[in-house]
Amino acid sequence: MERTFIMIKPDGVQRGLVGEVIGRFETKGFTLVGLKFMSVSRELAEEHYDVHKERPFFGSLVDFICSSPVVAMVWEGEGVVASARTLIGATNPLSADPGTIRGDFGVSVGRNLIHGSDAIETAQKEIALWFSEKELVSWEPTVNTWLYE
Ligand code: IDP
Ligand code: MG
Repeated sequence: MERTFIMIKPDGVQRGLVGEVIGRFETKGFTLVGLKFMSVSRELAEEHYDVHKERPFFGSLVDFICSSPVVAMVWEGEGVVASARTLIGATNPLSADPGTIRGDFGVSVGRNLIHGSDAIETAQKEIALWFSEKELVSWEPTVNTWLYE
């Protein structure tokens, strides 16, 4: 089963959208396998956004991620990596479709509420960066017989 890394960024936490965001993944039918509420060190934020280190917004992005707590999660399900990106919506909330998390709740690219891994390989790297093996819970929700054929 595929897994992806999802993070509710500081703006999502401050705006009281933790329950709303988790609810979208739950009601979609994905399985929560890891969850922690945490402050992010500069080192972890810089490593997480390493691909963007040459971009002009890198410094302010790292400052932002470290500015207030986040909710780090791992979600599991068939096709969850791509599907989570669809649920999240486009990077710029102004152009994200209504019905997506960014489309429904955001107005600015630097405050776009949530992170989701962009590919299966990235997801594996990000999960390993944010979670230890023992923080992840492998379980089979009984409802899966009603979600999967
Ligand atoms: P993604 O989060 O949709 O995968 P990326 O292009 O990987 O988008 O960018 C990572 C994060 O960097 C974005 O979610 C956003 O917080 C921030 N970011 C991206 N582009 C800009 C920008 O032009 N200005 C400010 N922040 C940006
Ligand atoms: Mg990205």
